[in-house]
Amino acid sequence: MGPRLRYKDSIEQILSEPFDKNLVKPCVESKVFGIGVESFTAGSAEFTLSFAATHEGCLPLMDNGHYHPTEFVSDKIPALLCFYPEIALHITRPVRWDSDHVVLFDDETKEMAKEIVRNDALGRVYMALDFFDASINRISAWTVGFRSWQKALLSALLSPHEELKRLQEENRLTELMVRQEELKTLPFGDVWNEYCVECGVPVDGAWFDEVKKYEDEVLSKRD
Ligand SMILES: [Mn+2]
Repeated sequence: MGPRLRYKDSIEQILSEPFDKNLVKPCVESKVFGIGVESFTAGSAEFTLSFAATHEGCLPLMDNGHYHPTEFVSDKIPALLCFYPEIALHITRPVRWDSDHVVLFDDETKEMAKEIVRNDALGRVYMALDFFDASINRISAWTVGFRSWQKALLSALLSPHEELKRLQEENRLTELMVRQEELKTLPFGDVWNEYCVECGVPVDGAWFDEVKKYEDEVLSKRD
């Protein structure tokens, strides 16, 4: 308890400094454990959630690489939205106990975006991306990560949430399952490519050559 009380006091001292509450959103981010400090982590989920709940203006921040592999942040998003006006996310890709891998357009990324969109919380969730992987080109990592989250949001925005909600509320669960499975094979890629065209950015399949060219002409000449 001692380290946790010192941690609490430290954050309280930081928050006692004056700052613009509209421009600065203090967050507390929990972690299940850290490499090298597996036996004890002061900022556990219980600690940070309780801190945010009892300190006005302090947001709970969930990093989806900071939970037990059987826990899902997509499931935690609507739980926190019941109590907090605003929450924050560090969107990343966990691999077992490790975090911060490049975000992909995978199931859990899609689920997280879905929970934000279907609960009408786009204006209540701060979405931050952070990831790194030293074994791959950094610009490609950034591009894939950012575009994956954009794809997840677009995919969520294209889902007929009202219709699915009605099926659930009318207990038509078989139909709900059938409908949800059919949604998975709709031509999402065409909508994504059109979105890229409208934004004036390369469609999938067209940007990687530019990155390779930049790597050859600029990055490879750096020490
Ligand atoms: Mn984090």
